[in-house]
Amino acid sequence: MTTRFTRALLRLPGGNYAGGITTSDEGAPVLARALEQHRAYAEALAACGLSTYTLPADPRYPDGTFVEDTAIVTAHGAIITRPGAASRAGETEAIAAALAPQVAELLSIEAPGTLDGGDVCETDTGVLIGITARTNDDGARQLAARLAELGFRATLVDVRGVAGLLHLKTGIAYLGDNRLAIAPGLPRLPALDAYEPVVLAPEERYAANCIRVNERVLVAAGYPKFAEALSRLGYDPLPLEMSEFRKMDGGLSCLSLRF
Ligand code: CIR
Repeated sequence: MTTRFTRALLRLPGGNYAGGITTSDEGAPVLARALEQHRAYAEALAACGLSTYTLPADPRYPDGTFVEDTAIVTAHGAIITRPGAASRAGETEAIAAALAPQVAELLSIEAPGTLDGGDVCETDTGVLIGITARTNDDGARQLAARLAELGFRATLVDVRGVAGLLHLKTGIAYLGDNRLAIAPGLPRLPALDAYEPVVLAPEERYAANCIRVNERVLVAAGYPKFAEALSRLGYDPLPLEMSEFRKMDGGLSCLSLRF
């Protein structure tokens, strides 16, 4: 059965949000709009039945709103990551403090391992860990070992060199029912063979980063073919405007830790 979430941790984008890392050529994000989209996102999680807790922005970390990269939270405990971008290293401190009272166990990734939560995709049968420019082999192996301690089976998926893929979950999302949303153009990855693929249209690639949250699937607004495909499969898509996060290479999964 797909994990039922009751809580979510978020962090507001701050005054220097536009100073974060990005490869996008869509222009600088507008903070007021980002805050509005963030509010709608938190409301959507609440509408899915989650209690949300939102941390204030920290001016030291322009990418801090992308909390997903700082921790892996499972039903049996959490693992604090060691983010692959140097400018994001300190983001984990506030997240560890916020999670500590809420989880049974708090483990961590140690040097020389690096790991971003965006590379970690939990399914009903195990956890897929992407190796990317942000998550190195050591970080992925450490996470697999920590997850084994918590009772989960992990599979490493090397996606280094796949064009346009910042994180594994830039290109895939677990929908439940053994199905994966998959961005078009991903090479054949044997680790994904066990899942039924829902492949997006080339022009809707960004929407592959969606999140199943209890009865709904949160999807980026403006990608109608994917939303229709989800509805046809019996899902209940909830579209959210994401323009200001897309400009900073962020997607729906990045904006919260759900547990
Ligand atoms: C970064 O490059 O680290 C941020 N600008 C975007 C992080 C997106 N996170 C995610 O996909 N999990």
